[in-house]
Amino acid sequence: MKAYIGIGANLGDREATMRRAIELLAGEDVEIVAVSTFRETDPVGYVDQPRFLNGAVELDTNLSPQELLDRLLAVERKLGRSREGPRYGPRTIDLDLLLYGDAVVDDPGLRVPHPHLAERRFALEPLAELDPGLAIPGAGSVSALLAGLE
Ligand code: PH2
Ligand code: MG
Ligand code: MG
Repeated sequence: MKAYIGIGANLGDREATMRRAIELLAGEDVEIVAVSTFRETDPVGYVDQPRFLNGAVELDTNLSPQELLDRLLAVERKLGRSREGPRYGPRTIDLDLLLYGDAVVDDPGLRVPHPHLAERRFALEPLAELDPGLAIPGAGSVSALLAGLE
């Protein structure tokens, strides 16, 4: 299945950590198909923190959405991600499951498409770079959503 991951960091050597996360993600049952460029973004949600570096990764995977999420969380932990601190606050690495084919999942602990994807420029722009026509189930194409954000 084709899946898209949002990747971000705003502490430490952001780019090195993000590259390492992508290396760790690749392996049995996960093939990295494409990686967007990484861009500087202003923090959203909790504004008093350093700027982020954000990107997106296209995967081809045999894992289920839950297994893929577990893999993302394992890579975050391996790279020293702390769950202390404020919600939406600073982090060394953040890996978010944005899209899993055209699946819609609404379980406790697992929501796909990512519940904030359609309103977040920092997530939509790198996706648009990989595929502007990409459809977000229930919300339209990535490029149409970007055009609608002020
Ligand atoms: N992630 C958040 C909260 N705010 N802002 C930017 N610019 N980039 C992010 O990746 C980000 C954020 C929660 O995960
Ligand atoms: Mg996030
Ligand atoms: Mg996250």
